[in-house]
Amino acid sequence: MTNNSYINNWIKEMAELTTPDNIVWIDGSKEQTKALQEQAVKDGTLEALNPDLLPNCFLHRTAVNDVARVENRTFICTREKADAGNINNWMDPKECYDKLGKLFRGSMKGMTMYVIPYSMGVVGSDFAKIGIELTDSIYVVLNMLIMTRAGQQVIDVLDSIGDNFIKGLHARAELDENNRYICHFPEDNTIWSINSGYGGNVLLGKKCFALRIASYLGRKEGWMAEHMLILGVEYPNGETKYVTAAFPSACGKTNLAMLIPPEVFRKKGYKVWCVGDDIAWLRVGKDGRLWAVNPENGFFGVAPGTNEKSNPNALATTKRDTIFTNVVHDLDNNTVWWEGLNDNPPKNAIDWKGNKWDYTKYDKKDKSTCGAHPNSRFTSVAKNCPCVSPKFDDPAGVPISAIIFGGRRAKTAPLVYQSTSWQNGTFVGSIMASETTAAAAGAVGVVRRDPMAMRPFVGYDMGDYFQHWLDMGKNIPNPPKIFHVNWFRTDDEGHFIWPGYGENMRVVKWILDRCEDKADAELTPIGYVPKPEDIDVEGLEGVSTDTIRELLRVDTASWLEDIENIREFYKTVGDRVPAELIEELNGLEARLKAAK
Ligand code: OXD
Ligand code: MN
Repeated sequence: MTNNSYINNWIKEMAELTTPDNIVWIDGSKEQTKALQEQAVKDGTLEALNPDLLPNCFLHRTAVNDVARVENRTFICTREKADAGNINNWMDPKECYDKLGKLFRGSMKGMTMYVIPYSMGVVGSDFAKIGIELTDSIYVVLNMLIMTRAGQQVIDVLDSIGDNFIKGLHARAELDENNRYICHFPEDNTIWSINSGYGGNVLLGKKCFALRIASYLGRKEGWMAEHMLILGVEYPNGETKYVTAAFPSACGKTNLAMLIPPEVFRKKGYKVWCVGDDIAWLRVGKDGRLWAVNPENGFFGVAPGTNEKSNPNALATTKRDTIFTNVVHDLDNNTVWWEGLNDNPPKNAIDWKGNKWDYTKYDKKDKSTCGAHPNSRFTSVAKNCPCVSPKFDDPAGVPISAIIFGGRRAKTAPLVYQSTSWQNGTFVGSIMASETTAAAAGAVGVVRRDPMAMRPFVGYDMGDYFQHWLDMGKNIPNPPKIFHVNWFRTDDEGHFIWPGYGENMRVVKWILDRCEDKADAELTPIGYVPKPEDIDVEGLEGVSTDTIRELLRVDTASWLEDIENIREFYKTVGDRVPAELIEELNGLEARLKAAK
């Protein structure tokens, strides 16, 4: 399939290790894809769904022990332990190749090894990078064909890339959770994943390549790989401005990326366009601004909670060409269902484990009664999204006006604030945090620090990553402004005060106005906070000016409590936390104390 001897030798070596019966190259053609879908249906990997209601859609169930990313089994294998840092798990590369080599040995016997050539980013764009994933799983092949630009268009360029590609090897093996490993060798451009069949662990283009390996490459080559959505706001005059946003998992990135503006905005001619919902690659453009692309080609979204109110665009995207994983199978009409889709659970249904599901026993508070797994997913084609940006395939990407960080904080963070500089904004990103909710197991209200939402995804030392942010700031002549949002402030009874969803447009609008010096703000100890009248509340019912004032209040006491927690967190990151960030922390503490 290619004359690139580097690629051919590597495939040969991996085939000698895993001993498949045959090797099939994925060309992405309609015929091959259809044949693979049919084979997957025949062998039970997929169930074909109702072709009238959900054309070209399929249902897959993973093993019950294999339903999520496994951070404790994810390793960064650098020669020096210190280069992987304190936050990552580390294994010596040689030891890891030996250990996993034993698990991979003969693991594809009797099976087919699929060779998936894929590109993260539009083939030929300055941003794009090529990977090849070798896998024994048709499910992986069919998902990669949605999530990446894969097949012939990439095969066509392989001859000219030498060894400049990311080598990915995946085998399901026994799906043994005690021998499940997701290992990254950033110094060798290599990823090895074994004993899992779940998306985030096995679609190697996504978290493994586009975040962990790419963040490492970005530091080396002077760009950034971030866990960020990208959206464009089109103004009534036809101009579009773009922002990126990083929120920890389960804080509504996909919802914000596909936001539908409130009616008053729509009537005036505002539109929102989705460029990406999970990953952004960012480079300094010739014009001195920061430009972004979404390296992916599809969405691997969480199904539960997706509905007509929370995200109608995502729901519409899932209506064709979608692979659903671990959702409820509605047998009456051969469709799918999940908690939070609507109030009509199917009466004749199979749950995510493959058992008959009795909807009358479903209790919202008890996850074990759910029909769909809480982390069940849809893999959908980005181009099928009604609000996909016309710039989605633009090889140059889009220029970024603002970077938004966010978290889930009941009290501490106001609805929105703006940092005072790139350095201060980097600090704001580095202290990002979310509080655990009753929805997850464990204590409620515990703060988990998740810098730039990258805690599980930085492919090197976190302190070095903060330094890379500071260094990038010095190299962007016209950098985006950096903001922080919190949609999750609660009142004393624990109810959310801000309506969220489409209304978040009002906050994004203030952010973009600030970028052009068109909106006012007040300087507080934490940064610039809007005055209540600066947030456009036209047509927003049930939210008084007093409520907005409360949403924007800087709670000095809870910020001061946070300072100690941040100091402790920085200690866990280790001795590579840049001095500039410690200065920022000391400065914040001093300003808060002065304001008390
Ligand atoms: C994801 C995640 O799947 O962040 O996108 O976990
Ligand atoms: Mn994510």
